[in-house]
Amino acid sequence: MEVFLWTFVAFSVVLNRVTGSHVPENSGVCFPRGFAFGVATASYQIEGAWNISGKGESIWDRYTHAHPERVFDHNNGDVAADSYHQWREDVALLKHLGVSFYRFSISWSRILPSGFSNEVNEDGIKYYAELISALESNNIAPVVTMYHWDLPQPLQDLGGWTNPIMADYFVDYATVLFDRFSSSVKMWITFNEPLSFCHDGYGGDDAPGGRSSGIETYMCGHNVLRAHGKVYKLYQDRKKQNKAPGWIGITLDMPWMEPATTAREDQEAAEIARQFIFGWFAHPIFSKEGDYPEIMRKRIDEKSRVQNFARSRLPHFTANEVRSIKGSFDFLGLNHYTTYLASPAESHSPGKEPTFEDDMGVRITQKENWPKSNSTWLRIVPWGFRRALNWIKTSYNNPPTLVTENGISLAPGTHDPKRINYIDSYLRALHDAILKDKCHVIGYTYWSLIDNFEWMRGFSERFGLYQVDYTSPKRTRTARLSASYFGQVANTLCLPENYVEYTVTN
Ligand code: PNW
Repeated sequence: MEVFLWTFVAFSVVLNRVTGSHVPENSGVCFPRGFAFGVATASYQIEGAWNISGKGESIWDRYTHAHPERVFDHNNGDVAADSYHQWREDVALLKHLGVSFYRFSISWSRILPSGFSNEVNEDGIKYYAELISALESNNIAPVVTMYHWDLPQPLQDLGGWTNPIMADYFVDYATVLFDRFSSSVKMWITFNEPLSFCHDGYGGDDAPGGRSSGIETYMCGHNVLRAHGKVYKLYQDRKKQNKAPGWIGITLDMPWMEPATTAREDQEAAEIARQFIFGWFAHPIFSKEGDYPEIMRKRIDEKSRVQNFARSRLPHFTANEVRSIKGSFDFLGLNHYTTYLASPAESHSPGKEPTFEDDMGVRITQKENWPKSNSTWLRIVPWGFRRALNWIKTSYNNPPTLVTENGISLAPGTHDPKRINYIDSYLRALHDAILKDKCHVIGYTYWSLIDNFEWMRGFSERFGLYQVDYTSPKRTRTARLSASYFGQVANTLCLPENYVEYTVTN
């Protein structure tokens, strides 16, 4: 079990906890000592209290109020799982599970109601400070996402992430968070899935509802990368003054892209999709060279020229920016749920509207016989997880990786063997990736602790280990079967016998 011993020791120090001290040797599928299990949530999806105790309006408040018809069940996060009031119950669930960390996000508008740091909402500070201290007294490490999609509306009114000055306002927000919380929080994640909020927020269906794929999407990504680099530097400067002895990283989403067939053009298409979907953010931060992936630069530059733009729709970094973004990580946060098949898209006429999809030029599908979840995009393909981890290892020199999300949505109900099957099969794939392939993974996070507001799908898709009753005043939480399974894994670091094996072939 000597894989990456040093990182496990360092990670244990950061988490202030060594896991698995009682793991027996040779007892089947067990994770290395020091490997950590946790669960995740995000502010807008669970907190509710959207306008209570000084919180300002976020883009998700504005968007769901203005466009209930765009949300599948016409709901919103005004109350959600009411974790603003029920957080003590959430901490009790975490304790009951026996996880070593809890990944949650801070709502920017709850801390800085206008988005700017001139006015700090002390009630908001108090909410998170109490949560963090309750976690500490239960020996659960907080892993904090600074931005999980809920931008303060006043900043959106200035253009949101398409405005370059956002990088500076994000630094101001981060400064407040580090000042107030970095004595307790040792694991920080700047952004959750920039691909999702830049692509879906500025060129898809998510808040703020931008409909400018292929233009604003890239402006957003550009400014998010600049913001991330600046906040990484801020944290390093504080480390030097010994004010912040922790780790900071970014969470990126990587579904595995498998070539639809063994044909060369499908293999090429799969690699192009990996670069557009993951490399867009990973290459500037985690590669030796820095900057955007070459293939992305080439394709978008060419398309832009053919479409008669005077310059590429993909902005350029200055040499200084490339330098400051490159290497800006202590770890990679990885969200992984599913796998897709890639083949070349049929070519489009040159005059076509610019979009991210057209730039990428890849047709993305799934196999009908891959088992389904309750989300149209999510099928159960555990071997894709192992391949994704190996691709990351090879492409970016095996960075320390914390799996910050993995999970499945199922129909309501607490009897959820299919969720156990999903987690178990993905954990077996992860175990192979760590022990056989030597992928540098230090921990695993299940999404989610509790059912929550699943963005444009409202409450219709449930990912929780605990079911939430949205009709009860306290949003009562009830353990699912999978909670006892996951608790057992978190406590023993070993997978129980007799769960269905995953298959390694497609
Ligand atoms: C994540 N995909 O988003 C988000 O971080 C969570 O807030 C969300 O609740 C969770 O996944 C479940 O959807 C994703 O298409 C969005 O592969 C899309 C994908 C993956 C994750």
